[in-house]
Amino acid sequence: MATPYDAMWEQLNLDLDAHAGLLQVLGKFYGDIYLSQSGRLKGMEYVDFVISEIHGLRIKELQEAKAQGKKVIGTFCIFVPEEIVLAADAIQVGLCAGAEAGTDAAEKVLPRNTCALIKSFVGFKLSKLCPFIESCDLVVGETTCDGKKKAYEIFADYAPVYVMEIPQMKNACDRQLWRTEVLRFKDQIEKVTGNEITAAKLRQAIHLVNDRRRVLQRLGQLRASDPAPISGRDALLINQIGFYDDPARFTQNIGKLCDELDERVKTKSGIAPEKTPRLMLSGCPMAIPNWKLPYVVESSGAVIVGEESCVGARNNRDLVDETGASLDELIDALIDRYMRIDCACFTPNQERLDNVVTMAKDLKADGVIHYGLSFCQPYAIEAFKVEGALKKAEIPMLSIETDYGMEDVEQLKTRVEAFVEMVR
Ligand code: BJ8
Repeated sequence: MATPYDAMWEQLNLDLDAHAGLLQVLGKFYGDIYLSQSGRLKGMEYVDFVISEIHGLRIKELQEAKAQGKKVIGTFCIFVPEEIVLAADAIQVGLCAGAEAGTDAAEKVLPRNTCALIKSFVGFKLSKLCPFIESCDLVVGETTCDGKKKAYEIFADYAPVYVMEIPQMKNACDRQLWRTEVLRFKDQIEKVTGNEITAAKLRQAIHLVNDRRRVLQRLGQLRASDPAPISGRDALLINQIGFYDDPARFTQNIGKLCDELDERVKTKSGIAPEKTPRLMLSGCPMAIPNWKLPYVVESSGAVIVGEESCVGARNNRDLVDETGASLDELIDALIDRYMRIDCACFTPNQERLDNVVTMAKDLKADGVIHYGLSFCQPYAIEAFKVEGALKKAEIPMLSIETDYGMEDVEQLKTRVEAFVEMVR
């Protein structure tokens, strides 16, 4: 069926038939997993609208901004400092794809035993399925895990790629390396945009991104109440679209949604009865439209109360100090904040173990599901340590490894149901 965006998608060189097929599948998936929920918040209408227009209106906005000279920067990791991009009057969009479409194309250039997230972003590019990637003036990769690091070398044959080096430890010399990298990134962004980053511009950008983090922190805290006022699926979706939508618009709308949640908390009304088993997810990021595990968990008699993940608390936990007077001071504040990220690519990574336990306690979680994407070594190996830390706190954990395929849904359901019964 023709849409008002066909000409735009054609101009972006998308494979129109494959793209139409993808949108159709996603629409059905979204209806089954999201629109079928009862007791949803009125504020989710904004989220549903963003999703319905994610390849339409949002891309049109990006194209209009580009026509006025703005640049679009795509990223795959929460290590890339968005504040630098915004301070140069550019737009940043998250590209981490969470869909299986494109896997066949990806497997022509990547080993099959590569994590689904990597195969997804490479596959989306090779199959011409993603209007975000096609809108980017620069795609920023990073040296986190080996899979991503090496995949960017292949990706660079198809798109303009810039790679940031991310330290793997947190000693003084690592901070120095990160400082050099942030400054190198600033130079690159200034070159691509033609705009100079000043202290005033950077302060403004820090404030904008901090505001988005603050509203997501507020959402996270509201989920500590029992009965849970919002489903884990909806909360994950909010975190996911935070990577795509305009930051100010997102913050304003999610602020209103949190007001609604405040009311629910006051009146003790929730999306599931009080004492429903409360589970927290921890581990690999769930990029849009990866909703498989949350759906399985919430159709197994439990409610998800938090995500210890980059599409969740890891992205929002820490703010950047806004008080720096000079550009140098503000950049130092950025460096400090980003060095606190507790990705499993770091060694050792005691901070993450502490954060998982604190978060599970704060959210009154009855158990934690550790989520690893198949072939993701950093998170799979760290799961052992996470389990040990949770055990000491007497919080049970279930470790799950899966990908984006639907073949294992029944098997996952059996394991999750048994875990829910155990924590009940
Ligand atoms: S800061 S978690 S966004 S690197 S799942 S591609 S690690 S093999 S995504 Fe991540 Fe940045 Fe860390 Fe967060 Fe590799 Fe694992 Fe795949 Fe992963």
